[in-house]
Amino acid sequence: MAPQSRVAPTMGGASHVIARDERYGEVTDDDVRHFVRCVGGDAAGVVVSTSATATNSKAADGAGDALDKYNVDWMGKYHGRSRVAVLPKTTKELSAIMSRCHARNLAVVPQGGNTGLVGGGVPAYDEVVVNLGRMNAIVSIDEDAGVSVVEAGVVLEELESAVRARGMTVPLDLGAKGKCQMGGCVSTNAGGLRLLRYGSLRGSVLGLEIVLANGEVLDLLRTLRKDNTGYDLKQLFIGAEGTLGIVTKIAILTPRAPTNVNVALFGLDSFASCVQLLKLARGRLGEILSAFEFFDRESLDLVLEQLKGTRDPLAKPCPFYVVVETSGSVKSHDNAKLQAFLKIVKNKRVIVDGVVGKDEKHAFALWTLRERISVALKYAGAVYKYDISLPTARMYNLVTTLRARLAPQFGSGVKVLGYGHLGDGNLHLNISCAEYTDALERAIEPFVYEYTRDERGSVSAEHGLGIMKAEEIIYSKDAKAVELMGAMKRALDPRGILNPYKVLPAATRVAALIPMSRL
Ligand code: FAD
Ligand code: 2HG
Ligand code: ZN
Repeated sequence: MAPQSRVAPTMGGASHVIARDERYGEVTDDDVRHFVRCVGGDAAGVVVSTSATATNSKAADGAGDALDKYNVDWMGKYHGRSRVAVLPKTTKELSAIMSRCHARNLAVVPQGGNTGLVGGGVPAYDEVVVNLGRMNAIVSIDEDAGVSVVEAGVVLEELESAVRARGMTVPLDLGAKGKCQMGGCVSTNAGGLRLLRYGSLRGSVLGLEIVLANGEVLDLLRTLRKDNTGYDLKQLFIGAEGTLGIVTKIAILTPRAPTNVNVALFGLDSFASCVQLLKLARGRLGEILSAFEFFDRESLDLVLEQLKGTRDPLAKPCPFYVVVETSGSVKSHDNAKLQAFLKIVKNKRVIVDGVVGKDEKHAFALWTLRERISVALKYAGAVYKYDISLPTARMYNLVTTLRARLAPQFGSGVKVLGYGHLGDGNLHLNISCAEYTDALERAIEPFVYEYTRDERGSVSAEHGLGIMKAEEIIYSKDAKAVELMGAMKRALDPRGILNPYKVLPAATRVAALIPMSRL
């Protein structure tokens, strides 16, 4: 069966289908010419669909379309059908583009590296794609203050290399670092592998420059650590997934990089032991503990099966694995602490086996087994992804419960994997299968969301809501909170042109949309 979409005819899932909102305008040739003028006549700044009809990125003749890379997400699950992508080089150009879209009621999807996992960065229908990839300058790096200012299109890994050369680091690291952009990271409030050490990105971002829905520029770009003058407006845009404004510049803390990093991988025989190990790591490693990640054997099996060059890290298979990283600056001190920790966890029999990265290459290989699980899942076929916050000790119960629920009907062809940021209480629940089917989706949803609600967890720990979970916000936020979010959306984007169909339930976000006939 062909992948169906749960929210739009061209997307994955089937539980509820929404239609294009006809109050939005359609891009005309005149709009395209205007966009070309906005980017100073630079042809590379406006990409137009090359298929005749551009009804879907999977053109009927199977030929590739110039817009495919903007219309289709990283997983290949969400397919939009925009006919134009605009790539401004400056805030001024973007401001002019947004003024036009606002005046013409054209819906817009802001896009960074297009690595998002909830269909937020690709169009649902024919929205204008505004890709920030050409706004990629590193504006400044201040070693004294430990603050860098970048344009939104700077790729995370490029910023990391630039600040590393000066002994600093970015307080964020994730598997998509080679492609995701700082603007996309800020807009999803990405979590990742260093959250345990540096906390949420919300605390590291000091300032933002934003282009609003009507093209006005909102300058919140400060580099101050302390600023209590009124409401902290930048927080509204962090994690807003492009629904309130387009992030164009970011001031972010870039702390001194640790000079001594150790990585250890442990095999454990139960999830309870993983939790016990976390408690011991917090107590014994203290301030040098910088990451604590877990994955189950099913996840490792998939990595070993799908990714060339990977090896089973321990002599015998274990049901669970944990990667522990320490980061500090005094080798003898850090190593002594790690050795003491290893002794205790062995003596207490918390772990079955373990290995410490003997050099950078080995440490990298150990990290790969955790960091590249999503890539292995992508290679394996279709995947239903859930990114959930749950009480740490009970987190894995959802995986075993779902396995028991799915096995009788779907057998071994459907694999349920559990891994994630155990130190942050964040489970990545993934269901890997050959193809998307309504029956499987109905067996997973709303069960997973109800389970999470009953645990007072969150249905989006770090990936955001996007189009996948816009209606599902209600499982984690009460009605009053959603109503207030709708009021904010309407205040900042009264015509509802920014990233429609995403983040908020339809009833909340479109109330103020103005029909084309009244413009
Ligand atoms: P996109 O995918 O292009 O966009 C994401 C959202 O942000 C969309 O809603 C889009 O409209 C909006 N947006 C993008 N740029 C802007 C802008 N300049 N202004 C306003 N809105 C904008 N996420 C985690 O949190 N933790 C992880 O550990 C993690 N690991 C990942 C590993 C892999 C292999 C992959 C593929 C993804 C991973 N992700 C993770 C998800 C994703 O990479 C992050 O959410 C990332 O921050 C998205 O950045 P992007 O530039 O690709 O944004
Ligand atoms: C990770 O932590 C990412 O690896 C991706 O957040 C998780 O693919 C996923 O489900
Ligand atoms: Zn994650």
